[in-house]
Amino acid sequence: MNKDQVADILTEIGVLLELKGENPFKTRAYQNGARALEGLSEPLEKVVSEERLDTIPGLGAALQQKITELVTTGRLLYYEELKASLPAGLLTLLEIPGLGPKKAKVLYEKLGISDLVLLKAACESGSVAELAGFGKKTQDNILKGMEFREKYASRHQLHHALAVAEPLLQALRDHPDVSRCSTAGSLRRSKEVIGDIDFVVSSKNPNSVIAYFVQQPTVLNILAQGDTKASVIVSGGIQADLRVVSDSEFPFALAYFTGSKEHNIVMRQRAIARGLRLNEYGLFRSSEETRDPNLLENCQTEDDIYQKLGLTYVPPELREDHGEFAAAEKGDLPRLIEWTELKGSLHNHSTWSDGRQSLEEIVESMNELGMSYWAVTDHSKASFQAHGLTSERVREQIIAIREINLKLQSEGIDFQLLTGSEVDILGEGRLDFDDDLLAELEVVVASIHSGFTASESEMTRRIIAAVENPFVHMLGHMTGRLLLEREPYKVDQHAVIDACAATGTWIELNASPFRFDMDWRLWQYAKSKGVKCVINCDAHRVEHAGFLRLGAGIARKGWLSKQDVINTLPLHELRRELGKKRGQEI
Ligand code: DGT
Ligand code: CA
Ligand code: CA
Ligand code: ZN
Repeated sequence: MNKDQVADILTEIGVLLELKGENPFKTRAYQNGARALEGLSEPLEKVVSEERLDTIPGLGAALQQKITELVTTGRLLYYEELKASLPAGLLTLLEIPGLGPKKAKVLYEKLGISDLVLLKAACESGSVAELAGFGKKTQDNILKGMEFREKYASRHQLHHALAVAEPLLQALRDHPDVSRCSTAGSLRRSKEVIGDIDFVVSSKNPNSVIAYFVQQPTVLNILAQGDTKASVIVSGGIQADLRVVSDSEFPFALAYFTGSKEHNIVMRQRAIARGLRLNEYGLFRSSEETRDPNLLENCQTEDDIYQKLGLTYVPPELREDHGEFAAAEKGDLPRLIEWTELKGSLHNHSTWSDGRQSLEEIVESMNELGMSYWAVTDHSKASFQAHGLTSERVREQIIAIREINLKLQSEGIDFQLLTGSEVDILGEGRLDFDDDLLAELEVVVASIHSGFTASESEMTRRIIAAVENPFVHMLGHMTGRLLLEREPYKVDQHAVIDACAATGTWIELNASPFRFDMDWRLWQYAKSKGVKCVINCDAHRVEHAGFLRLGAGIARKGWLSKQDVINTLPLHELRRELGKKRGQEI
């Protein structure tokens, strides 16, 4: 366990003790202890193994013993017992703005309120207002805080965040007092879900930029407005933070607020190792924290900062402390894929199953968008709720697609539909269609759509059996997760990747912002095994073609280059690759 994890547990112990009404000195000792650890400049494990905890100011003997137990065993009996002695829901009360441990304790003791459902009911019945020290105003504030949390304090899908962030960024760019501007934070890093949107702007006139920002039409509510920053709630209930800095500070502020926090920590350590200090204001020739402009290293861009720290430029998507430092030191970062390199999508639906548009409408839209090909992989019969096709219907569709393609060719249009199926993986890894039919299809995606509660080993066996089928080109949405909605089913993804490597099967990166599945954290492993990626829209409407851009952002996060992604290939090369697993030479 590292120091941040240990500090979090100490903080939580402090809160739990406060909830139990323990002596305030004891409570504060844990909070101070957490702060002391956060300020530690060397690895906590090292301090513990060398028995030097007693040299850290603010750590009494009891705390030293508990920290040692946490670091060496990864557990702390005292903490577990303390947690077990209180209802599990009680801590969630503290997530309501304006509700601290003292009030939560009263609510629990006087009204037996141990979770948010009970709290809401008690506020609505008026019994919270009657408690000593509460009153109607506090009760109303708690209700408002709960409403806020339900509506706003959640996380957001990437496309929702982009939909509001892009017009705001454009508006900032258009302002005459803005010199440079960018998104920052998780949005710039292309994370799969977004907490809040961040902007960094440089300007000589921050107040005018901030006043203009908070007046944008999508701004619903101003949370804070100062001389250098503002926080607002925009449509969709998403928070957006703006920081305005001077132009010389811009690269440092941009790097800092792009994060990730983990990446920033290593950057700061690299600066210290070179006798420098890095913070949001600059890179300084100093051995202690400073903002002294006389000590500032000259950096015009983020690129300059990386160079001064002995690194090549790290694209924002890779700033997760996921191996980028070792690679950037050696100049070994990959050239990341661009979404414009994608030539089509190999997993899509039409009106034949649960898609919105007909084959003809799909052809028109995708050709218009400049795509070269588009596979039609409607559902198979087991997915009856999605109007899965029988084998007879699949054969009818093959004929329909061939006719459309012939017509396109005769008109000299450089676009083709590919025949295909998203075939269900059934129990024991059997496929919903027999091999004869699969062999007639150009593109076969195999996916799980049922039996999500199976054990990890059963699910893994099922999927591996499916990818071993020579007619299956790729595995669709590896874990079945729906971001912010449904947990992934259990599956040993490394074992599946190994099986794909052994059989020459590709893995989909489902570019729907509800899925982004397989997760970006696993692509480096897949790439190391030589497994190719297919960035698929899983389009159910023609507008979903736009997911390709989002999917490419996630692929970049997974360190993927053009040559790792099958659907960057032109059609004739794609056809050759599609034939390989089936032992066909074209
Ligand atoms: P989000 O908003 O939860 O999706 O994730 P981020 O990464 O956008 O986080 P956010 O908005 O809280 O902060 C933006 C960046 O600012 C973050 O990626 C790194 C930097 N940052 C914020 N707080 C800290 C901090 O306490 N320490 C360090 N090193 N960096 C921080
Ligand atoms: Ca953020
Ligand atoms: Ca933020
Ligand atoms: Zn599917």
